[in-house]
Amino acid sequence: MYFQKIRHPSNFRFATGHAGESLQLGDAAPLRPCVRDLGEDVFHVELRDDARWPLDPRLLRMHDDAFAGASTHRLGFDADGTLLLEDAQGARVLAGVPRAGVGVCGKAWLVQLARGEGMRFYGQGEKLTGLEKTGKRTKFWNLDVWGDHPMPVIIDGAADPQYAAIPYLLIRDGARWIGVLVDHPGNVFMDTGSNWFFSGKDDLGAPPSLWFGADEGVPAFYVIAGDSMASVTRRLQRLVGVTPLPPLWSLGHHQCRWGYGGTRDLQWLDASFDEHEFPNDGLWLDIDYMDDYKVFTTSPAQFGDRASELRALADKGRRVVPILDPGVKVVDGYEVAESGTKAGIFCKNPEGQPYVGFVWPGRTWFPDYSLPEGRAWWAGYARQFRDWGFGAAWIDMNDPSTGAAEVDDMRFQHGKWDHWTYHNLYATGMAQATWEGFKAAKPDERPFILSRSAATGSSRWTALWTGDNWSNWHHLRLAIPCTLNLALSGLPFNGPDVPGFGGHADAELAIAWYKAGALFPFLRNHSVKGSVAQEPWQFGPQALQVIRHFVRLRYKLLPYLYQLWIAQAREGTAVMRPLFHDFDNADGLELDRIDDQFMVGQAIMQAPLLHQGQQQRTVALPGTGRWMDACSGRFVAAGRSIHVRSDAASTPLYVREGQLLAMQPGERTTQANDLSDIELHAILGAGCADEAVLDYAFDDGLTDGHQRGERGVVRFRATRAGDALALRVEVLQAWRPLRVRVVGYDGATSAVVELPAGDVAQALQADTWIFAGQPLAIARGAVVTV
Ligand code: MIG
Repeated sequence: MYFQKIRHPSNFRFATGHAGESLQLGDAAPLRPCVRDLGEDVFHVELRDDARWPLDPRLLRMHDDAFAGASTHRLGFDADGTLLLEDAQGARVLAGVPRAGVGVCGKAWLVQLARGEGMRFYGQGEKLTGLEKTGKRTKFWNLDVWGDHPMPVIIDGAADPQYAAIPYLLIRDGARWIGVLVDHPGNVFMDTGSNWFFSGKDDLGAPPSLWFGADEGVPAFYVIAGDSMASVTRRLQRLVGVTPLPPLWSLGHHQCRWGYGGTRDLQWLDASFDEHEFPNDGLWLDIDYMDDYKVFTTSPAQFGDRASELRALADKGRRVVPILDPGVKVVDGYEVAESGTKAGIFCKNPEGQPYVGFVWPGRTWFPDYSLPEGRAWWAGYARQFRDWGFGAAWIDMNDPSTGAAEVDDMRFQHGKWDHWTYHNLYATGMAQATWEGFKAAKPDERPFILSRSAATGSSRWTALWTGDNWSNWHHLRLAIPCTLNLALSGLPFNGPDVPGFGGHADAELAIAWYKAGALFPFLRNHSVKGSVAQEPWQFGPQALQVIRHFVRLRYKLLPYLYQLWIAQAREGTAVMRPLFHDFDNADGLELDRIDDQFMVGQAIMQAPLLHQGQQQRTVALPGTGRWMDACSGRFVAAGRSIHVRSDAASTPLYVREGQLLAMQPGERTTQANDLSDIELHAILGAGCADEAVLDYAFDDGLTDGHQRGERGVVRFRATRAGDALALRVEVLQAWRPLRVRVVGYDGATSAVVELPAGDVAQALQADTWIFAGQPLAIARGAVVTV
């Protein structure tokens, strides 16, 4: 497959009219469109022609029934056979290119839309092509990037496609936002105006258009209309499936390296993190822990008494996370290969034999996760891994990577289905099977899976790391828009290898990467075998100090971050997001062009330094209120850009005024986390008239108990009255006691805490209110002044 070229409308036969129930295609068989209004301005479109596309094996069902409210828009086809989306007033929101709106080319199809002057594009999942996707031509086909792209492009360019395919386009047209999601597991292509090639002009004088389509399969896609990036993103997320609430430990710091093999490495890491008082939850094992790279084995050379060694680490709050590759070594006497053969769950080639690829173990067979029995078979082994004491799973090579063997010969469903019918879903099936195995082992625990490949809907089962990046500044800069667009595309739980996988990081890059990445949704240090040692203490004591400071800050902020994941699980709100997710693109700040600043939730904004030697930069401060500079504690007016300097130890990090942030108390030196013991930071500067409100939810951070009411929810409302803070507290859901210390800023020297009568004193541990460092006892129903 060529990656630089996509199908072009010039070679398509287009519908010329829409009459009755069909789209006319000249002397070819007509298409039967089926449009469903799913509610809340979410629409599903399918175009059927049973002769052209006899098979419709779309396996992963979207949540079409998630939308209750009535739609205000209307989606259909115009008399000239083009797609048409109108708003409540009948104004055209999306319109097709006349006489070239819906086309077929053999088994391929495409939809072409008029590209309005002001249209801008975002989304597209895992791409390294910047925040904005205007003027881009791209494919969606999961790939082992290092196996399929040339190294110079990988290191200094923007290799495309990547490991995860999410064929979603977010369109902004003035105040309107439209999402288009192609529902297809094979190759999808999109063009948002790249076609300047020969003429230097836009497509040889044709009207500006954009198109999307697929090489095979029944044309099927969703359209979501809305009035903000946030609302369209939430509905997309509900459609594809939200990210279930992650276990708290997965939000911590993780240490990985290709080369860690077993107990010796794990114990060294454990002791080193202790010694440096550096909090770290996950210790990750790469392929060397296996016996001869055989999946679901451990090497006897790497472990002594495996169970007790893993238990000792678990008791210290460390989770050991082994890598799992799908390829099963083809070798006699290997139980996993034999049982898979017996169960008949390996993929077949066109000749009906087990498909063979070449991965680390050599010749390998590939489990067919499209088969329910294939997933159950895999889940059985995954369950055993959890029982052995492994804490989570890292699933790799699931693009799938097949080495020298062409992947197209891998067929599914006992050889009945072509490769494309499941290609982009292969990793999702593996993630689901692994998740189910871990769930079966510990039914009340929230499993955590990290995958290299993904597709639309993967976030139901797995987080994503963005694959093999490089330890250079270019990749640091690429990581931000990539993670942002993944969040806009329904995969918010993701992050890059920090401070880069390939090549050699130095202290300056490591520090910069940790500063920029400290609050990314997922934070894992990982590096390739043979690169310089990359653990946080390998760059000298000064670098360690800075890196540790920002990782400790992440741990301190875990209660805040956890609230964001609760919002994701409840309503699909993105966690890390672009500035114009939260703020209007007003004030001449051109927020939609900013890809080197981002929001972490509604309250925190980062504007990291991303160039070697850089000490200053311009920071856009969106909105109308004020921001607090987190390093200096100073409040600065919003609605403008400012120039800031930053030294080696600090980073431009801002907190929005009018917010209450829950944090863990003090400096975090270990990974012992407790959501029921918080500092409440009231970001209310002198003279602020806002009321800050926080519904703080806390649970055990690990089990599904929160679904059974084992969760406390406390509403805090704070206002500023001169030098005092007035804080009102209400228990919305009682669970365990919550310990709270209040922290004020900008000359706030006292607080009035008002607790209503009732069970509040029980729900809030009465003797733990602290203001400005002074403990404060509060009695039931009391109004207290400090
Ligand atoms: O062919 O397991 O992306 O994170 O360290 C390379 C070894 C296989 C690719 C993964 C990378 C991992 C590596 N793997």
